Amino acid sequence: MSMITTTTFLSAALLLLVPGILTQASSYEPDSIQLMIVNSIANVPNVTYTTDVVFRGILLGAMRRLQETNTDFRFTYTEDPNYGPFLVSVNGLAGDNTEHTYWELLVKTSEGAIRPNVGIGCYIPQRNDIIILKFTIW
Ligand code: B12
Repeated sequence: MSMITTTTFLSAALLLLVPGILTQASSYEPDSIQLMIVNSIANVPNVTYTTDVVFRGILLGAMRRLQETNTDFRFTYTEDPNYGPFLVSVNGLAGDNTEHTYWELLVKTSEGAIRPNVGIGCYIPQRNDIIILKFTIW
């Protein structure tokens, strides 16, 4: 191959690669999700917050970011030796073993509502997910 043909070939290859590189870069943009706080035991209005989750980031990260930027939103969790973070309280209201209350994790995805089989430390939200933290009884 002559020098000019090689250069032309390399330029064409680069042009083909650039859109791919740019698409890849866009996945570093955080995705927006909503967090809805529901109390199924007391007659309290739902509260909805909007927060961001990084590409393939966990729900706990998005909740921490929300807590840092929004003084209205607070949560606490304990660390289970086997399953990781267990959500204990949201906005000052804590689950109680003797009363059999806890914060359930539910998600409205684009494909319907689910009850994830993992907790806040493992669930990876998808763009436009509505995460529901529901105070309820077990
Ligand atoms: C009973 C139970 C519960 C009860 C616990 C109440 C209680 N005080 O007993 C309640 C209803 C609160 C519960 C809730 C949830 N649970 Co649960 N739960 C179980 C179950 C059926 C038995 C646990 C048990 O008693 N073990 C025996 C005792 C002696 O051992 P232990 O270590 O002390 O048990 C404690 C932990 O298991 C802890 N725990 C229970 N569930 C969960 C979930 C998470 C994420 C964490 C960190 C801890 C935790 O609570 C137990 C009592 O303190 C297991 C399944 C199983 N067969 O093991 C699922 C299980 C542990 N739960 C699971 C899940 C996903 C949840 C939820 C996230 C469900 C949801 N979408 O809301 C929520 C937690 C939400 C939150 N607030 O963070 C998963 C965890 C899998 C994972 N890798 O994360 C399991 C394995 C079931 C499954 N789907 O496969 N759960």
